Amino acid sequence: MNKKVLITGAAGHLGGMLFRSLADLGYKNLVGTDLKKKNVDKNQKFILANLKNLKAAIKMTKGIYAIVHFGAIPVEDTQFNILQNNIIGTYNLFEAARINKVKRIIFASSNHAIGFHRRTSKLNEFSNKRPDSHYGLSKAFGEELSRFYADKFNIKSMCIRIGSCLRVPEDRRHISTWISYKDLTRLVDIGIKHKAIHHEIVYGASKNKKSWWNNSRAYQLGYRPADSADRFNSHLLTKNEHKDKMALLFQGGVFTSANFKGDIKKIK
Ligand code: 15L
Repeated sequence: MNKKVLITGAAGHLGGMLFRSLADLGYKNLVGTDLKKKNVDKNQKFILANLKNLKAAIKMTKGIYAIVHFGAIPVEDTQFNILQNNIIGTYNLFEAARINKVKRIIFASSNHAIGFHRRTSKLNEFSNKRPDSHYGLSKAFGEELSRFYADKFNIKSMCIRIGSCLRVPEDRRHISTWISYKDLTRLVDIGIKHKAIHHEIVYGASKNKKSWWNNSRAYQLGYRPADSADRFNSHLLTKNEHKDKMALLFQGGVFTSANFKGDIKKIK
C-alpha cells in the first residue's frame, strides 16, 4: 500500500505496535502522530501534535488516505480528561478528515462500549451499546460519530471493539477477550483495504472458543484470526478478577465495578 496512512497514538502501546506491524505488512507511506515522541524509530515519519487542537488536526490530515485512530486515554479517567482527549480529540480528527477529504478511518473502539452487558449474553454488531465507564462512553461516542461521518460525508469507517490486546493473555477474563497483535493488525488492514466497507462494527478478538461475541461480520469481511486464547490455561493466569464478584458478571470486568453506585439487579 503506497497511499498515505496516518496513525494517531503512534507512541502508545497499540498505536506503536501498529506503526511497526503495518510497515512489516507492506505499508510504505505511514505517518505517526502523538502527544509525545517516544518509542519511535528514526526512519519513522512522526508529527508531534495534540488532537484537542483542530488546526493541528487539519494540518496533519492533509493528503492522508486513511487514518488509524488509536490516540486516546486508554483507560478510565475523569469526565474532564475523557471529554477533552477522547471525545473532543476524536471529533476534531473526524472534522479534519472531512475538510481534507480523507477516505477512511479505522477507529479503536473498545469492549468497554458494551461493558455493562452480562457475560451470559452473546453480542454481535447490532447489540446495544452499554458503556461501563467515561472511557467506554467515549468509545460509544466515537462509534456514533464515525457512523454519522460515513452516512453524511461518505468517510468509510471500521470500528474495532477491541477486547484485550496484549502479547499473551494475563487475566482469566482474557480467555474470552484476548486478541493478539497479529490479529489486530489483520483487522486494521481489512479496514483500510476492503472495498465493501461503509460503516462497520467488528470485535477485536482472536479465535477464542469462550468469546462473548459473534464476530461473523468481521469474518464476512475476510478476517481469519490466526491466534486463540484457548491454548492458554486460564487457571495459570494470575492477574485475575475473581475476588471482584461484580466484575465477574459483566463483560467489562473491573471497569463496571469501579466507583459503582447503581443497582446490579437492574442491569439485565
Ligand atoms: C481497553 O479498552 C483498555 O484500553 C485496556 O487497557 C484493557 O482494559 C482492555 O480494554 C480490556 O478490557 O481488557
